[in-house]
Amino acid sequence: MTIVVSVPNREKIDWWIEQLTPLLLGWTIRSIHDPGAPEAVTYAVVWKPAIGAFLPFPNLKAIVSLGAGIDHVLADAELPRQVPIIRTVGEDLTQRMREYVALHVLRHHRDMPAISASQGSSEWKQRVVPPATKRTVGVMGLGNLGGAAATTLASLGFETLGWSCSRREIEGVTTYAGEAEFDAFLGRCEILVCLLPLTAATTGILDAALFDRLPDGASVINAGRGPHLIEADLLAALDHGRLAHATLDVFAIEPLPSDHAFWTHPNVTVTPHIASLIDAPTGSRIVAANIERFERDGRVADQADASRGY
Ligand code: NDP
Ligand code: OXD
Repeated sequence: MTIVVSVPNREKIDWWIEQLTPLLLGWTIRSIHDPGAPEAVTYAVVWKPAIGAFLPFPNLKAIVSLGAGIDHVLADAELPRQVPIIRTVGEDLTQRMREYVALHVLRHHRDMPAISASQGSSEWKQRVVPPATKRTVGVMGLGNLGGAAATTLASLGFETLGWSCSRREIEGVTTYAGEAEFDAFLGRCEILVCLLPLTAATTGILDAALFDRLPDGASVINAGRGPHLIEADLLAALDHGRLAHATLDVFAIEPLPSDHAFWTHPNVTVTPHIASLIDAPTGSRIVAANIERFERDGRVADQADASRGY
């Protein structure tokens, strides 16, 4: 019974093996680059695996994504589609995302980018912004992370809206569902937070047409995935004053190339995919518990639905 680990940085593979070994007694845990007998491999624990990475293993029972998103697994055209994919999620990840979203929504709400710019030119410029109760914030995606972020925003007093595929009930949040209610949702979002998974339906969703449906001067926060955003459309909307500011945590190419326009744009805040990085000891415990539960019950609560793409 072998578990293989695959992460882009080979040094980190050894680190994950060291973390997981004491938690999964009786298992052999190896690098995907040195897997031993391929027929013995029953689980693969991965982040951004190489294309075709799973082909050598005929007896895989499950693929464990070292994160909430599974787009990095589904990107493999050679993926054995029948193998279940387990997400690594939990209160730790959710708490970090609550903090990130609260931080950046409050920053836009209180006009901090402009205040920081005034400090840069030693200008004492007081400004009065409405209280949170008069500010409407919308969250796209109401799953583990978006649902928790929306609840946190509502608890800060924001008029909070949420949009998802199917209707969700969240206390203190006005919810919208599906394409039919998308315009009504967008038309009210002064600050828009994207916490969607990356699927065929959501790729490129943050585009000029969407920006045009937001109230004038809205701000956008993308902590979902880079390809949700059409970068040129965002730059045009910012440069024309249609949008006030964008905070971006995820990018089509990561790390964001050093000559990318986002780094120096006065109305863009870049964070390096840190909105909610699970800390590794907690992540290892969740991975180990999920593998043990899957062995025992044949399924776990955090199993993705690959046919939906999340
Ligand atoms: P979940 O799978 O729990 O929730 C996804 C939500 O998105 C659901 O509410 C779902 O609707 C909704 N959704 C999916 N497709 C559509 C669509 N076409 N139209 C409208 N709503 C849609 O995901 P999580 O909350 O756990 O994670 C969301 C994403 O956050 C991850 O996939 C990942 O990309 C990103 N992420 C980013 C991190 C970072 O550090 N920046 C860290 C972790 C995750 P329904 O409820 O109807 O199913
Ligand atoms: C995730 C991420 O999907 O860190 O968990 O982006």
